[in-house]
Amino acid sequence: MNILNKVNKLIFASILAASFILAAGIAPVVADTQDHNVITGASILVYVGDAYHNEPNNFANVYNSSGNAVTVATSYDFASDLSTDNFDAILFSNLNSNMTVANMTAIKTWYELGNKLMWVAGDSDYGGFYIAGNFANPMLEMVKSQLRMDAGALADSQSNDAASYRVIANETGISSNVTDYVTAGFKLAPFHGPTSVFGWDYANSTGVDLRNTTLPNVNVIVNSSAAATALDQDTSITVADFYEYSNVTGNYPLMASEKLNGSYVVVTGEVNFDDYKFMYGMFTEKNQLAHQGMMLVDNMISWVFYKDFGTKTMVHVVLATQTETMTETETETLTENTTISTTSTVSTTLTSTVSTPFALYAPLLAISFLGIAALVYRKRN
Ligand SMILES: [Ca+2]
Ligand SMILES: [Ca+2]
Repeated sequence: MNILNKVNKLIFASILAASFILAAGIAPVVADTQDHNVITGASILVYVGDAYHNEPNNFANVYNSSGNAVTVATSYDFASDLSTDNFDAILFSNLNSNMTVANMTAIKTWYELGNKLMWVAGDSDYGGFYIAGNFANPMLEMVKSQLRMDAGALADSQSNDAASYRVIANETGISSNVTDYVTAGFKLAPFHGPTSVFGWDYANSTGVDLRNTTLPNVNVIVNSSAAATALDQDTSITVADFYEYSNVTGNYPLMASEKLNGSYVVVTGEVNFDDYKFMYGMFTEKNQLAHQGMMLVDNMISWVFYKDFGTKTMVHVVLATQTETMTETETETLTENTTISTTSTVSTTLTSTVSTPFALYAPLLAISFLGIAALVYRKRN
């Protein structure tokens, strides 16, 4: 075989390899299809304020395209504008700042109009970046909710997405009409570095273990696995560090609802309506596990406005399976580069043919790794 034939054969091989790389890049991941029931005709405010999770883009897209009006706001004057903006639902991300009494009073007035949904989402106490006592628990107390955000964190050595703090909920709460409706078809959902939800007994000024105790009109929707543990990472030891010091293990509530004064409160230990770590998505970040994170959120909202209040209609949304790109492309490109580099005679020509994709990806990968490293260093949750 002369050198020209060898070059031609290897160039042909490299074209085949390049084609395979492209095919791998757009190959859909085979997974469960997930149809969702999404309400229509609602006006929804997602208030992200100073929250770390401030990209509810997928949620906004799903609800806007289903005939709802979603407003995502980093600032909003509740005291001045809430009484006339007529929102059906307000979803609070993991806000970490105190809110003025005037704003909280306006929210309470709005909530008590009835047929409203107030969703308060939290986060773990990791690094002190989220403090349940700043906004979440004062707001819940303002409307006299029996739900409270735990001031600690959960980890799970068994049910997780490649690390214990990447908790995957896989159990449902005590059976009830609302829990059974919301969790129909539920298997698992990621709550990335979450905290838990506990109950509050106003008469005795004490926390209530919602894993096995019922409170009027309170329902736990999903729990962590039996292997989860509760951690007080900032050792704050406040009244809201409930499960960390209750000497019980596993099955901690991650999502609970309460019907109160003709409206609903929902409390979640993470912002599962946000894009962050694909919590409002269909596949986990690390192990690409198919999950029902979107379904939990959509079913909860459907329960409130369609099944219970009967104030909104519902549309059936068929979700296409997602596609995976970076992981497979990266792997195949690196493999081909390694192979080609061992063919010394023609390496210059061939490397230029097949390494172009990697040349493009390399800076992106480097930036991604640096970004991830920075994030991990700065804030794991
Ligand atoms: Ca704590
Ligand atoms: Ca978190």
